[in-house]
Amino acid sequence: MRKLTFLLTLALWCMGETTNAQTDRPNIVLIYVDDLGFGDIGVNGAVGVKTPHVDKLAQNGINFTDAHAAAATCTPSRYALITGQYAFKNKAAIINGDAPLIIDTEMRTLPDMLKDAGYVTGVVGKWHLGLGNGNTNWNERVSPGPQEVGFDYSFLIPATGDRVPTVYLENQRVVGLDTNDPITVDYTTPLDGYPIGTERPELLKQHTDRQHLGSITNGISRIGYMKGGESALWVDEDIPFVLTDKASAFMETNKEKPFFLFFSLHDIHQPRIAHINFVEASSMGPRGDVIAQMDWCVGQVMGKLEAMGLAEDTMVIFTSDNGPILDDGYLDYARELVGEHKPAGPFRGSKYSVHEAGTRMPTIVSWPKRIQAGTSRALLSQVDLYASLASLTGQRLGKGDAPDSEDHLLAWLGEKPTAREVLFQEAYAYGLRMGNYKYIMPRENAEIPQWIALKFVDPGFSEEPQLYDLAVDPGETRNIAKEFPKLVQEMQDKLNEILSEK
Ligand code: NG6
Ligand code: CA
Repeated sequence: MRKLTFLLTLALWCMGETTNAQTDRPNIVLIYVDDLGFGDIGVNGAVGVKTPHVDKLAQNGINFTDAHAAAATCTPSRYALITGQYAFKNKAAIINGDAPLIIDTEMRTLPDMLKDAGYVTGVVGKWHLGLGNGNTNWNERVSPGPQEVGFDYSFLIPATGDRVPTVYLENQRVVGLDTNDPITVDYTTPLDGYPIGTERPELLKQHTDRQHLGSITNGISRIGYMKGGESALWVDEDIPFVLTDKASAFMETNKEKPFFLFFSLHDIHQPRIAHINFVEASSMGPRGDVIAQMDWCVGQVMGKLEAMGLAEDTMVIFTSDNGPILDDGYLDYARELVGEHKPAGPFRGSKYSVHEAGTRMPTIVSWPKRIQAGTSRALLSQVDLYASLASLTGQRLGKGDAPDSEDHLLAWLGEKPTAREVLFQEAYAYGLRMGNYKYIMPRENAEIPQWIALKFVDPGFSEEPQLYDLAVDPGETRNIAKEFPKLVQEMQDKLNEILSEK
């Protein structure tokens, strides 16, 4: 009998499946918030806004204090999360709304892998990984897109809230499009479509910097120009409701199967235009209000899981794509109103920065059936979710799959206190963590470009090597590189090794 079980297991394993004894297939909901900082949630010390739903998730799960996005901006972080490959290897950088898909459709992605494990996969919300192959016709099915990289279902904001086209795509078709009013998008030449921010500032709900003075839709000027598609335009204030409804519908439709939902919120990215239900929900103006709005979305997802009887056996991963930023182009007084609230918690830097706040994310994992509540200081990267979830669901990684992803399943489940020995950090400079040591590679030109300076960002640039001991100096205030030349060399060598891989 034992022999038979062994042979059966072996056969299933060869087919890419394993028995329940070794693996598990909880539903997986990845709630991915945009630009949320470590300190922006109640359990991590937020004072300007309350986040009861996120806090409850943390009380029932594990709150990680040293878990990182793969990069300090959106597209690179998401690329690494979905492919298990560092973004620099594909030169992934922030892209515009008309950019082609940046994921090679031949790659075995995270959703591909979960599909192999028997999951139904869906993405709802911000995409920002490109669509089409460069000359996108928005008036027909846009391809390649999420489906070609492993998502059975998609409902998308194509790029960011501040980039055209400002329409949703469901399964890669613009929702509510009138074919008599076709959409054209251009990022260089103004189109004779919607009014333009530079010409009609009196139409704006929020004033902006020069980069965001393209087409005005719903009273908000964006990056890029757009014409047509009026019946399909989104209403910014309604985005959280629309996305939450779509996320719930996906879970409802697939409640009988294991599902993977990548719920990628627009909040709290700019333009931060809260729905009236959340206006003044915080003491920090729009940025705090959309944190409250984001928290409501989390509550809705959790409520839906409860209502379907799936809360116990669903793994919910809550995190963010890059660090916080107060002023990213729209004048919503986030800097003036922040008060005592510390968006990055005790850490230095922000979005766009190689300092810790650029990538150290609020991160919570909950799965009541398996996980004991607690906190964890394990050093983790989102690039590791791929290999870790493969391990959970019994999927083997083939040669070339998720090359930079490490299996730290036990750490994600709170069953092991340590994870990565080395963590690579991508921003506009490169960083490396080894234990509590943090190294920042010198740049030949450490001058801060104007677009970064305008955002009051501290990007971590220096012509000198920087080394910090986060155990005693979490805020990276004292550069000790000169005192530890050997360690500096070791960490630089390690970085060289990573950066030389292609
Ligand atoms: C930048 C935009 C910024 C924001 C960011 C993307 C300028 C000067 N800045 O290019 O406003 O949209 O892209 O943010 O245009 S992210 O979270 O998606 O990476
Ligand atoms: Ca972001």
